[in-house]
Amino acid sequence: MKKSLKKVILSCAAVSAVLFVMSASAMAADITSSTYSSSTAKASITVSATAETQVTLLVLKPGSNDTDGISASEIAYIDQTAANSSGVATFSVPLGSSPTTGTYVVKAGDESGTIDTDSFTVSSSGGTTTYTLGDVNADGGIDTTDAIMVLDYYVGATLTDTQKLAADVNKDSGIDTTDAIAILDYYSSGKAF
Ligand SMILES: [Ca+2]
Ligand SMILES: [Ca+2]
Repeated sequence: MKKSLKKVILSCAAVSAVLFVMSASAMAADITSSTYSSSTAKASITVSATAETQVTLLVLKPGSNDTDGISASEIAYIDQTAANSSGVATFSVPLGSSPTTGTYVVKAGDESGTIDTDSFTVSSSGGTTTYTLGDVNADGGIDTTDAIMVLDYYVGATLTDTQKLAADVNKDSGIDTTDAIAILDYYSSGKAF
């Protein structure tokens, strides 16, 4: 009887030890991805944090100096959301159709109290980009070359932001085989996008 009681105490201690390790390893907020897309005029920011805790995001305007504290006029965007059960919090940050160009500093913190810093760059204000839907390589024609560029992108090649705008012919914010097929349909039968 005494022995089994000791066992119970031990297992409680084991559980506490595991819980302690878990809380000690509870992740500080870590910005895993921070990118700006001119086609959506939004920055996508992914933060890895403790599951189901609140994550606060702060985006500072280009040229802000955060070493002397952050003033309200330096804040481009502020938001808070809960990390999901996998510890991932995603933010979609709208910057308007003609955002200020430059480097935006991103800060994210969770309930652990630590803050991670990252950044993204807006190199051109999206509103001024000119392109022709389907003419991915901007050579004035819409043909198989453009469809192949879309397919190449789909399997991992890169496109510039302007090329991406031209490539998403069905305007569903994704660039995939559907767009390539639409370009081929246009090329072979003149079928409009
Ligand atoms: Ca072309
Ligand atoms: Ca598309």
